[in-house]
Amino acid sequence: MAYNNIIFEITDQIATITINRPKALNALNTEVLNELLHAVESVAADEEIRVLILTGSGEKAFVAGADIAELAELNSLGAKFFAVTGHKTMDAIGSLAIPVIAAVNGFALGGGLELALSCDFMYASENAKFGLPEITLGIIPGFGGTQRLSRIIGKNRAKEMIFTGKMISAQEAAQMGFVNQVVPAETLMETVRKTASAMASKGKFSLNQAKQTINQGLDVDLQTGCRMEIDAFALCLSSEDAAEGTRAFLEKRKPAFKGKLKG
Ligand code: CO8
Repeated sequence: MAYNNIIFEITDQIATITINRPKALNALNTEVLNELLHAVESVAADEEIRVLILTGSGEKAFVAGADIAELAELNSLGAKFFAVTGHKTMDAIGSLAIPVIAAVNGFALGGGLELALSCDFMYASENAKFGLPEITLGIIPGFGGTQRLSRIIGKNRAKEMIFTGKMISAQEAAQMGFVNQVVPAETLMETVRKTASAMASKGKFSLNQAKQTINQGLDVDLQTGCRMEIDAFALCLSSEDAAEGTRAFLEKRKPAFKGKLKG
């Protein structure tokens, strides 16, 4: 598929998808969402890729939301279809087997924040701004914001952000716990890539099991989550990567993890 609205690159087993509609501050219309879903599915199908980075082009915006011009034309069924398309894309990102980092380089508003929330974690530039301003348009978040944000920062803080539609700074977002690190804009990608490389050097299977156990464990009670951890731990320990990791430690060398997810 030829992409008109995203840039898809792979370097050193790290894929980067850049939303590239700077004239509309990278707003998500149906075409962008479909291209994004296609690229994410390509990442899922490629065993060589170990980490995905999502970012926005230009210096101003990560993604300034769903495309308001497209939203304004939708009837009720069209709105449902658009919301389903967005959820499908966010779910595909959230359920990727590998770690996904959002490099938030500017405005992450509405659907843009929802996109970043579907990633495993976010790093942000100092100039980044976050918000779910849908209420100011007479609507509500429709790409998972009511659910994902409240699960991360708690329902009362999420309600305040959603009910007021206010924008907050990257520092405030970090204090609330949904941004992991805030760095100067010019060092954002370098910092994100450093973390991505650190993860890419780890075992793909153990990373995947850690991600799945954390994500699925949050949806169940503690005892069930701990039983899931026991099973995942046992699976990891019997993997090719665990044999390499433990052997490398005993031989006082760096491990070379080559294990695959699909055997
Ligand atoms: N959609 C479409 N175009 C946009 C969007 C957007 N979300 N955001 C910015 N643009 C366009 C502007 O219209 C403008 O275009 P033009 O130059 O042709 O007039 C261009 O980008 C630059 O924007 P501004 O001139 O407004 O730039 P400023 O620096 O003055 O302001 C802001 C930057 C504060 C980010 C401002 O652009 C803004 O408030 N944008 C809208 C933010 C917003 O409300 N986002 C939420 C959208 S709703 C949503 O995301 C719902 C998700 C769930 C959907 C569920 C489906 C049913």
